Amino acid sequence: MTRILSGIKPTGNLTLGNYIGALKHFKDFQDSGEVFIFIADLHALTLPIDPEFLNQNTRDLAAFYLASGLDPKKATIFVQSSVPAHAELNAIMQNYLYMGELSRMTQFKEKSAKLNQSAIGLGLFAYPVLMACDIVLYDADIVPVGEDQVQHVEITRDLVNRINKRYGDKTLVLPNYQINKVGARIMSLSDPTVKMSKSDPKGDIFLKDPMNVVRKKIMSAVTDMGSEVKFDKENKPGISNLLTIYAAMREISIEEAEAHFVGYRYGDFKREVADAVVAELEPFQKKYQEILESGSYLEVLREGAKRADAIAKVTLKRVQKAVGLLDIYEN
Ligand code: ATP
Ligand code: LTN
Repeated sequence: MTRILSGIKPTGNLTLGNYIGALKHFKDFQDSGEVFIFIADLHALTLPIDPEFLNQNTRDLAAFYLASGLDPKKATIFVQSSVPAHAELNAIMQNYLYMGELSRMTQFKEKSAKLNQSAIGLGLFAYPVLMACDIVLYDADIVPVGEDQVQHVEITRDLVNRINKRYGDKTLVLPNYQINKVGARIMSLSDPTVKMSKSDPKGDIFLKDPMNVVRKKIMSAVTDMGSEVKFDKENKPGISNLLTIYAAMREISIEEAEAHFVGYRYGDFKREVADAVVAELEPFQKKYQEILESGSYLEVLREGAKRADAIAKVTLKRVQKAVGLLDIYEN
């Protein structure tokens, strides 16, 4: 059966970008494949973060996963740090990705540029090593992510090829990324040339925003010159972003969304985009709140950790053996 794996960092309030680019689609895989969805809390430590904030974000993310329709009977939902094999495999794999290739990662360049240059953590630099471990531990075939994470899956593929060439082609499974046709990169509503991002919020819609705030943010989103509602990323980045959001909410193509808005003025167009977002987010938010208040997510995470641990251990053992580490409990 196909294995699907993805994760989100609990670094802040989830945005509509996270929802459209990743979260919303995780459940689509749970009837046809074996799904592993985790909370990348160790990755959240790669930039300074307040402990209480991280703790609360982790709970929130668990509740958001469940509210998105992931069924814990079908999908394994867990916290990265609750499965020790991630850190253990990381200690091995850090020797097989090279400093040159890590320093070329766009995410590293962007995030490190914002830091005090004498305080860039090793974990931020080595981020892709741990991410590769997350993926290979579960023999994942498919990794659904937003566009910004493609480079990290590609470096994982380089690592897998390197390891398999050296230790035998059955050591690790080669993963593929999957990005959505619509909404792989949702842009900021106040500056449609930059990505909507939870750790650097600017023109973001948050999944926890009250609905009147969501409406207000969409109504005051930056638009472009002209008056036609047309998808043209270069000349109409604001309108194109809103069209993308609409198409993602209605689960239609960009062309269909464009056809729907022929002859619309910007104001009426925005109102319908806001309606579509509210129609989806409102029930989603209610579910999230119920789950969070009930505390039921904790049991899900405990069960998930058990299942994930059992699988991850097997891969870890296979790699330890392949590279020559002695298992003192075997003959
Ligand atoms: P941070 O700001 O902390 O880097 P982020 O908002 O970029 O966080 P991640 O935790 O890195 O979010 O990403 C979670 C998932 O959401 C990933 O699959 C990522 O590709 C996707 N994603 C993030 N931002 C967007 C966006 N603006 N549009 C579409 N997908 C996105
Ligand atoms: N880097 C990802 C989070 C992440 C991830 C993963 C995604 C960590 N490990 C493994 C997919 C597979 C991000 O920033 N969204």
